[in-house]
Amino acid sequence: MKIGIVCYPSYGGSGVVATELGYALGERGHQVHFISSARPFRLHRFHEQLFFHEVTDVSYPLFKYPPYTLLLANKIVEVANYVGLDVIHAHYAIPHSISAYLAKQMMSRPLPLVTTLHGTDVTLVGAYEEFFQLTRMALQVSDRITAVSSALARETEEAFGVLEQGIEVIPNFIDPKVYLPTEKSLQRCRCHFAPHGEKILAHISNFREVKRVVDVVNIFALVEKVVPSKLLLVGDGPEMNRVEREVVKLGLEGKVQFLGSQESVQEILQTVDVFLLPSAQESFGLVALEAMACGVPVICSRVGGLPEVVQHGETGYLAEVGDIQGMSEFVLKLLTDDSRYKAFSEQAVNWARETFPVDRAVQGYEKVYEDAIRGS
Ligand code: GMT
Repeated sequence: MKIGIVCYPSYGGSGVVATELGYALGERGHQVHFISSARPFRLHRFHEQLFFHEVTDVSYPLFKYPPYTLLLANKIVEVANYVGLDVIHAHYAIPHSISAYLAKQMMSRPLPLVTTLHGTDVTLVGAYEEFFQLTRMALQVSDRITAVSSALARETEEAFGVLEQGIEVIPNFIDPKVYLPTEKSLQRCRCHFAPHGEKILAHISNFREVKRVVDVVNIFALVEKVVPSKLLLVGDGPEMNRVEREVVKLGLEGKVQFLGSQESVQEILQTVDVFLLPSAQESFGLVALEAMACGVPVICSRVGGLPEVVQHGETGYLAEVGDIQGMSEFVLKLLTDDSRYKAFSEQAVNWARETFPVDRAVQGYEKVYEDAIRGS
């Protein structure tokens, strides 16, 4: 098949999922055309079946902002006609599915549209009423809709009503050849960050409010009072100043390391002992899955799709949003009991590999594309 993938290029789970899916489809012989405002940040390895088409900006005095949604629609039509796309796959309803729908209208032949919901496209609607009608239309006009967790599929139907095409759940996935544990004692990084044998906690995100990174710092503050430890904060975003202030307020400057945005997160995850994800909302929590695949148990909040990803008492622990005390106690439960830790770490690897393999997800998407093509 010739598949067009529209996604956000910036740091974030949806772009990662779209890009990794593209590579996996390419490996299975499909031709994949990424259409985005910039090269997706994980699209760095050459693959003969993968192509990138940049949506270029226009600068015209009348436009206060360039009309990206329209430029994207035009680019989709251009690529679809030139390469003969069989299907267009929009990751994120707004604005990608809207642009793809416009493109469909401009085409002189059918171009089936598949929309994958990643979560914030639905929660965004909760925050901004202005997007409600548009998102509902994006869902209604998609030939097939997928969601990355059952929780997200449920939430979507609660917000928009039952959709005629239904919502197929295709959970996010990992490549076990990339996300795998390594022997911690052999790691150079570990000696750098924890020279005196301290334990290492970590959090990776885009530092948006929804991630509750200040909670991460407070959980760490309680843990390090009992077990000598360090905290690695990876990523950047709007909450950065508040987080830095919290670190200073708690006198943790020497124990918290800010690594900024990083691409090769698996190398960091392989270095750490426990991963923290205390988000207020998380449709899936891809980074939690990546951590588990590297043998790192996850302490996270019981929201959205996280209970589908992290097994409470097996591969990590779940607590209520904002329960800093409870989350710190769960971290200590793991860090003060070597045999429990080892069991959780092994269970996390097995669970991640067996439940979220890339092959199963790719086959799921292939079937969705075929159904969409057949039905249009
Ligand atoms: O969480 C973010 O801020 C980024 C966002 C995105 O669009 O990349 O992540 C969403 O999609 C990811 C990939 O499917 C999921 O793993 C994240 O849970 C989801 N984020 C939220 O629901 C808050």
